[in-house]
Amino acid sequence: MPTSGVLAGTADAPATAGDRDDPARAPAATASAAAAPARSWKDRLKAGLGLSRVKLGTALTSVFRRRKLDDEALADLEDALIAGDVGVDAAQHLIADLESRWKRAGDDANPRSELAAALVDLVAPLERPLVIGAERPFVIMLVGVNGAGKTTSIGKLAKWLQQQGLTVLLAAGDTFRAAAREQLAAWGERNGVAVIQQTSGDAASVMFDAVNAAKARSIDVVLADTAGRLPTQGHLMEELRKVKRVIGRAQEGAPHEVLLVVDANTGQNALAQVKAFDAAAGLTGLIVTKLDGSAKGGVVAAIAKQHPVPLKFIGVGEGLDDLQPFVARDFVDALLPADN
Ligand SMILES: Nc1nc2c(ncn2[C@@H]2O[C@H](COP(=O)(O)OP(=O)(O)O)[C@@H](O)[C@H]2O)c(=O)[nH]1
Ligand SMILES: [Mg+2]
Repeated sequence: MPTSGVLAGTADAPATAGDRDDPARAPAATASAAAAPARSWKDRLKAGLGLSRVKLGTALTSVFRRRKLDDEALADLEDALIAGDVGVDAAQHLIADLESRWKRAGDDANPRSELAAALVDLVAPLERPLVIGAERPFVIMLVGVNGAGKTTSIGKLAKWLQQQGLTVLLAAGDTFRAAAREQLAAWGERNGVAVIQQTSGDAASVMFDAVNAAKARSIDVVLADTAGRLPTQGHLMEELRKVKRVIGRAQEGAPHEVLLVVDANTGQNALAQVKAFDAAAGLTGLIVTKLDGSAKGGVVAAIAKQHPVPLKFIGVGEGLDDLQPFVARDFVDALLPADN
């Protein structure tokens, strides 16, 4: 059992049906239950990226129809890409790449498939799936601004890891708000995993306890939640470094992953977050959430061009299964309007 001051874990107490049915505690479970006739991940990805596709679509579709890549078409394309939050750098890169592909392919080439190929090449380096190494516990720390989706992603990741036969423990490192602890505890209950939390104490000591509890219980993976913070809040960014150091003291080499959670809706600001959190905490990966309901899916291309960090997972909804590994080809297919 964890050291004193740590509230009881819930490893042996899976969520009751009542918890699952309570929308206040378990909104995502309710949402996924409502979507019951399970759609394939590709369908949900496509539905999730619908707004981004529509935004990119108008100009692209007219270019795709013309099947002719003249200067006007290229300028339209570049505008559409920038409007789709691909960013200026990545848009220029894509247009140049498209032009050379077009020359190679000859006049009867298909602009959609050439653009898709250019986009896949650009974002493919981000396709680096999360691999749980041999270290035990394997510690994954999630960081990001408030509301990005850290806690929700931890809930979804806990399920994903359990599906691979791994045992999971959650560390309630967002110690600033009681509600944050409760939210994580609810996810713990729903997934039937222990949550290490403290009613007082700082994030670093929660993490220290959590890693030791995981060792004592032979848990495979620790998912460490942290409080949201803005890159401009220097003292909070410093606290993140401290939390990371303390995890390393509890277990050499930990945390093994530091994942930044970014809300796709923040568009180009997501890029600023990637740069700042990488500088402060040394990111090993990203989770881009809320691609559903956002027209800014193109930001993935901006990240790939300007500050590439492996994109481990993307979120396209609030359901438990709406977080999936990033697959470049599937993503591009869902992002680009159909060629017709
Ligand atoms: N639509 C949608 N909502 C999401 C997604 N991920 C998280 N959310 C919602 O975003 C809100 C903030 O999430 P939360 O995990 O509390 O953010 P945190 O402050 O970073 O821990 C919650 O209402 C989540 O349900 C997603 O991929 N799609
Ligand atoms: Mg949170």
